[in-house]
Amino acid sequence: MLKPRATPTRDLCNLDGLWGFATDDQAGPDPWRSRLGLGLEVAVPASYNDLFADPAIRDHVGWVWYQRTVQVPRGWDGQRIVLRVDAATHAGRVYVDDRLVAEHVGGYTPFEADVTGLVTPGTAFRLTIGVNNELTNVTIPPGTITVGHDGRRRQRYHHDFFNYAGLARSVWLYSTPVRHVTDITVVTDTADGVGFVDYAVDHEGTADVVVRLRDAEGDVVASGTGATGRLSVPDARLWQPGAAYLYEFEAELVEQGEVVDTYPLAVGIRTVEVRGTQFLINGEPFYFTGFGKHEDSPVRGKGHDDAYLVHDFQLLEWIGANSFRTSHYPYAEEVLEFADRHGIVVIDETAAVGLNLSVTGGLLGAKPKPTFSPETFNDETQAAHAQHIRELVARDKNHPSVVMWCIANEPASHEEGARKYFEPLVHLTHTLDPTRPVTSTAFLFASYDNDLIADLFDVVSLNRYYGWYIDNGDLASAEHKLEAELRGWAETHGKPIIMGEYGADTMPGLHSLWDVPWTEEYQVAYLEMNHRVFDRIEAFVGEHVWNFADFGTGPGIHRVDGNKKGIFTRDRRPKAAAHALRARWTRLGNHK
Ligand code: GCB
Repeated sequence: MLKPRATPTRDLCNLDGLWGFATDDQAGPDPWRSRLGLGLEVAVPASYNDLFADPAIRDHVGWVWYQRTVQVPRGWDGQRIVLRVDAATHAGRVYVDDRLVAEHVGGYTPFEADVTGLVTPGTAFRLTIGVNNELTNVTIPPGTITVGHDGRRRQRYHHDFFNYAGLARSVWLYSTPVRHVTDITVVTDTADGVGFVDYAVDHEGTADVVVRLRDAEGDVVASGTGATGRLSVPDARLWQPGAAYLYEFEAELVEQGEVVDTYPLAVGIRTVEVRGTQFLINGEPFYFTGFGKHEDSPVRGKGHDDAYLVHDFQLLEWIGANSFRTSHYPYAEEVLEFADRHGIVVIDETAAVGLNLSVTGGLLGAKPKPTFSPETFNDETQAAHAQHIRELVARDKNHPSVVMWCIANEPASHEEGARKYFEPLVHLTHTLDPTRPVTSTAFLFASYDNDLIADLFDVVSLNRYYGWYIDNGDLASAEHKLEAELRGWAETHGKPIIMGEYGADTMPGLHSLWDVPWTEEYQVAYLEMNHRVFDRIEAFVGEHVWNFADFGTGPGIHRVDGNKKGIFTRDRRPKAAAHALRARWTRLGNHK
């Protein structure tokens, strides 16, 4: 699915700003049929939860309604007109005046409605978007809704980050010609200094396809005709981690000598390969340094914000990180475009976090239910997961920054049913994109001797908290156990291993001479211990600290005003560990 862009043949209206807002109980039946009367206004893009001083909105479970008036530009006669929602978390319904025009399930991938004929250029229409935040056993991510003694519905989920919801990304109205480019796929390769761009341009109508590749100076370096083909670029400049170089691929539809549509796509020429225990980018062994992140900031929740985007990437550069994982859901496309332009490497993760019932129960002493069963995560969950993977790959397949898909975070990969659930999904991902490795992060209880799915993946990703959830405050024991486990993985699988998460909650300003958890010194010592071990394991290809910044969570006895494992605070101030990581990562660069 192509990102909407203004081009010589396409116009684009951004619909962000202040919209009318109501929860479903405030709005009454069929809220799309008339103006939302409450007078509440909401910001788009932003999660709605923290904007209001009202717990009933923050903790609302179900539908909320967004509404605004949209003026259709009068010059759009004869054009195709499309409404596009970059994300409605976790499900959306779009109404143009009284009419339902789109429905979508899945909170982090875009969807569109062709509204040509339903709206009239030069006039306005009422746009209402319903957004639902419910998570069940058949949604990705999953969750459970409980009903309290007072009849109040509560949303439970199996991940710690807060269930922020709403329109956290942009909404657009755009035009395309009737005969238009519908999709572009590029795959790049190199040999002897020549870069290759294999392309496929899908389109509506019978026009001829003309393509051009321009270098960063705007000079055409290759061109071709036909809906599919290969462009060759002699002396190609590669897209490299830390040294991005982008070409612009332009697809044009031409009919009787007239250009009917044109769409530009940034292309980075690079290769990715797993060979033995190495992860190669452009044939060179690459060592990942960086973080698991979140889209999270005060007030906005998961709302995309260009200021945080710029600042976060500045901090990545300052600290010497070369990569991050989009834990635990696909991020806004603007983030990937920024990574493309700035040479930051991305592991692109689905929203499949929490497919794991063996961690629940806990203090309540409840016997965990089996994770994979008809009553828990079942064929319908798997179908939703597959659809989510399709949408993710369709959206992100052309980004040079994306070097690997991570199709789940910490599933119960040691439980019966895990293989039956995951094998078709790994196969699907490889089929949709044969060019990128696929991984999934393994959780604590799934080790090299009982994990049932690690062999399906190209890279072993581990989330390990020795020294935090295990041997808290005893780094010597933690070091011993961590090393034993990593050696076990290396010997059993013979694949590259990356530490997908390791981290220690830390209150900024708390200090101690001793190994006292929650202090800034302990976070530094914890990371140093991990790094000593990583450096002793040959198959190690990377380290992603959990987390880039402190982030908002639901309530929990492990959480003090959120998850505090950030190397930066929620407002992005460095803890002591930031300086220690900076010293290590600037020394390491992209290689071990
Ligand atoms: C994990 C999860 C991550 C949590 C983290 C923690 O294993 O993948 O989402 O935030 O642990 O801090 O407990």
